[in-house]
Amino acid sequence: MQSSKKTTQFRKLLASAELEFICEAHNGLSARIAEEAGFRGVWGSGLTISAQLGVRDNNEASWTQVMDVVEFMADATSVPVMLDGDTGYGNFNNVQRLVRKLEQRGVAAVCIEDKLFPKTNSFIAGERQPLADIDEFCGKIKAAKDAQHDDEFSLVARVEAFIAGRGLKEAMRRAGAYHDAGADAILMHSALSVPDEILAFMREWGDRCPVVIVPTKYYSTPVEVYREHGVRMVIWANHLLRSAISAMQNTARVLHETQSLAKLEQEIASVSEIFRLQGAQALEDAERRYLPESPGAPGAPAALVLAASRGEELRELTEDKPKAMVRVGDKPLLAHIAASYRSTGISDITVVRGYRKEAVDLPDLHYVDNDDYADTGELHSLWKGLASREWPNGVVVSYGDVLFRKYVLEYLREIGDAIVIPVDTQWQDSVNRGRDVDYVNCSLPYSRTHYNRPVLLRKMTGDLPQGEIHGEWMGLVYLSPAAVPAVRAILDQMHAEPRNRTAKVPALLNRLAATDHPVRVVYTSGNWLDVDSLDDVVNAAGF
Ligand code: SPV
Ligand code: MG
Repeated sequence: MQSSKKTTQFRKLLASAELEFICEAHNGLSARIAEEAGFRGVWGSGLTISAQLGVRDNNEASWTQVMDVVEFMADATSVPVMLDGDTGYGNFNNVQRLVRKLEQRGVAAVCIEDKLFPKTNSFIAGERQPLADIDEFCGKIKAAKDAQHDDEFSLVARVEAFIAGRGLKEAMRRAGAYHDAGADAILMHSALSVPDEILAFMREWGDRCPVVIVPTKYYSTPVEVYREHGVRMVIWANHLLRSAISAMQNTARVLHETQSLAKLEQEIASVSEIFRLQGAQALEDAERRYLPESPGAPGAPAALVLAASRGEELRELTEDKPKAMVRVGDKPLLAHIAASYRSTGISDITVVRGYRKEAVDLPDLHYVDNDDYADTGELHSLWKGLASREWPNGVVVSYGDVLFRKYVLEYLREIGDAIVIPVDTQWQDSVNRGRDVDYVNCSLPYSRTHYNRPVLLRKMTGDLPQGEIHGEWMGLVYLSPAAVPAVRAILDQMHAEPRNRTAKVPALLNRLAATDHPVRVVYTSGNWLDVDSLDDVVNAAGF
C-alpha cells in the first residue's frame, strides 16, 4: 500500500471494508512515531499543532505556519496525512488556495468544519460555537473540490451540529448537504462522554458516504460498537501530544528537583534513538555513496581487524553471520569499529574474515580470508592479515568484537614506541563476568603520580594471580612501521610451531616481551567494551 500515491492511500482507507484508525501527530517526529507504530494515516490536529507551538486552538497560528508544520509531517512519513484545516482559514477563496498548497506539500487530505473563523476548539463552551451558514459552507466544499489537481485528494466535511447543541435533525441536514456538495467523507463530532449522538446519526445516515469520528470524549466505548454501526475511520486525535506532555512534565520536574540524570537516564529515549528517528543511518549511507572516499589523515597507520570467529556465545545471533556483523543499535559491530577508526583519520581498514565470510560485506573495507578459521586461533588470522600486504605507516590491530573510544587510538599512536598496547586499570569490573580476560602484569603498576613513566609488558594471561594483576588488555595493539617487519618475522617463527595453530594474540605479545621487543603499556580506564554476551550486545547499543 505504501508504494502508491499518498492521496490514493488515503482514498483506500476511506473505502476500506475494515474500520480504519489514524493517529494524531503535531510535527515531523511524532508523525514518524505514529507511522512506525503501524498507523496507515496521520491526523494533523489543529489542537495539537497549535499547542506544540505554544498557542491556542483559535487560529492564533497563521495558516502558513500550520502549513509549514504539516509539510514536515508529510516529509517525515510514507503514509498519508490529513490536515485538520479548521474552517479553511477564510472563505471559499482561501479554501481553494489551501487545497492547492496542501497538494504541493504532499498532504493527502483536508478536513474543514462548519464553524466561523476564528474557530474555537469543539470542547470549549458550546455557546461559543456558532455554525456556518449551510450554503456558504457548501460553496467552500465545491470550491475545494474544483481546486484540487489530483483527483484522489480528499475533502472531509466536518459537521459541528452536535457540538453546537443543535441535535440530530440539524446534523443530518448538514451532512446531507455537504455530501451533495461533493465532500468525500463526513466527520461527525460529538462532545458527549457516550457515543449516543454518533450512533443515532449512523443509524439514520446508513452508508451514504464514509463517516469519520473522533472519540476523544466517549473514549470508553469499545471500537467494536463503531464497527457494528458502519463507521469507516476513527481518529485518535490528541494522544501523542498528551503523552508527550506527561513525560516532559515528569522529566522537567525530576531534573529540577534532583539535579541528577541518574534516575531519568533509564526511563527516557536514548540520544541514539533520536538519531535513528531522524534517519541518521540513511545520511551515513549516502555519505559513503556521494562523498569522495576519505584519504585518511596523512601518515595515519592502517587498521587490521580480526573477525574470523563465529562468537558461539551469542547463539542464534551468529547462526548466519559472525559476531562482528551482529547489529548493535543501528548497525553491525564492525561498522561501529570502522567508524571509530575513521573518526581518528584511519580509513585504510583490513578485516580478516572466516566464519560466514560472505556476510562480512561492509563497503570501503579491505578483506583477507582465513578459510581455516574453524581450527585455527586469532594468531593465525593475524599472521595471514599482516602477510597480506605492506604496512608503510604501521598498523593498529584489534578484534571484531571490541568497541573502543577514539581517544584510545590517539593515545596509542602518540606514545611513539614501536609496539604499544592499552591496559585497563579497571580490571576488577571484569571479574566474575565469565568471559575470557587477558590480565596483564607490567614493569610498574599504574600510578597517578608517575603516570608518564614508561611501563612495559611482562606477562599477559587469563590466570594471573590477583596480586600480580596490573590491568586488563583491551584487545588493541599498535605496531609502528619499524615494528611490523620484526613482528612478522616472529609470527613466521611461531607459525612454524604446530602448537601455535590455535594460539591467540597474547601468545605473540608474551613472545615479544620475552625477546628483545619491548611492548609498551599505556594505562587507561574504561571506555571500551568487549562484546561477549547477549547482555553486551544490548549494552553496546548505548556505548
Ligand atoms: C483537533 O484535533 O484539532 C480536532 C479534534 O479538531 S477536536 O480537538 O476534538 O476538536
Ligand atoms: Mg481541530
